[in-house]
Amino acid sequence: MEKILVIGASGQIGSELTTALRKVYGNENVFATDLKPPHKDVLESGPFEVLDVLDNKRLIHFVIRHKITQIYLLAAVLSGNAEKLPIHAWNINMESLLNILDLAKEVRDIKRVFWPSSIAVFGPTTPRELTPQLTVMEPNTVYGISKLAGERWCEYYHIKYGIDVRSLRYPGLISYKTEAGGGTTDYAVEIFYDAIKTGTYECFLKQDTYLPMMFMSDAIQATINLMQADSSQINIRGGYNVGGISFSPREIAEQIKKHIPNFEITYKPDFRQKIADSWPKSIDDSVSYRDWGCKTNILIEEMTEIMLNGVREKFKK
Ligand code: VAH
Repeated sequence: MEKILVIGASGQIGSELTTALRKVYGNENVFATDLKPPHKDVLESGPFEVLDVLDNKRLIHFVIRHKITQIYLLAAVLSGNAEKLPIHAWNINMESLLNILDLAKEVRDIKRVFWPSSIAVFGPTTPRELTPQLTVMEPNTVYGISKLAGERWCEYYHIKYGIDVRSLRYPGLISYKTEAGGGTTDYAVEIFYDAIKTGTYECFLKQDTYLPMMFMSDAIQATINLMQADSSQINIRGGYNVGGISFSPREIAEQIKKHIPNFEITYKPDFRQKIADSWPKSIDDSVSYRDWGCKTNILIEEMTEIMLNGVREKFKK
């Protein structure tokens, strides 16, 4: 019987990954933890506890008490916020990962570990169109540096200690259940909230800033496919490229206008423009498709409809 620990279960990915994992493994077998209160769907569907991933003692007691067999570590400081507090972000992003990798080394009941990397591992010298799995990676953001280092640590613990740790280079993730959390791609979440709340949005990126994105349900399915694949299928122990869809603020605004004709967008680029300009415009995820069957189902039109309906429902508009 799998016993799964989700760390960071109150965040954008964690909120939806927890409920998806509970559908697969059973509500009582997926333990949601975070420092922040959970989304109601997480709270109402199974166990939740406050847990600090940096509190080693509590972590090991939790893992042994619940006979945890898989850990999904989702706690991280995202790109925009990381630039404001570089050393704090580095410490959180790296110490949390190393705690979990060490735990998996010591507690052999832990069979698999998931850790989210990001397209932020790529930098301004990386080819930006259809960025390949293996290429030049010189990230110049705190978040990207921590994700690149994290990928190397994951591979190190796999080779040296046989830890079955797996990772995806998530693009920008789009969902409506939780509000945006300080990322550079989060304009693509904020825009839907503001379109419903005020009918206008001031975008912090230029109108033609293309970034790789993915609707949350595709990201969750890719994560579950990766983690359920046989170990022999996993040839990449850093992070697998996952591509999704690429669009610009102007394009997403045009999609929204098909539903809200009077919607207006203005552009006021801030420090996150430089981050976005250092990232790929689109991703080649053919290696993921070859190894474990990564697929993108939700395209920009359907995503727009789901997001507008989801935010409306949330604000009952
Ligand atoms: C961020 N949403 O913007 C995250 C993501 C690819 C970017 O990792 O920081």
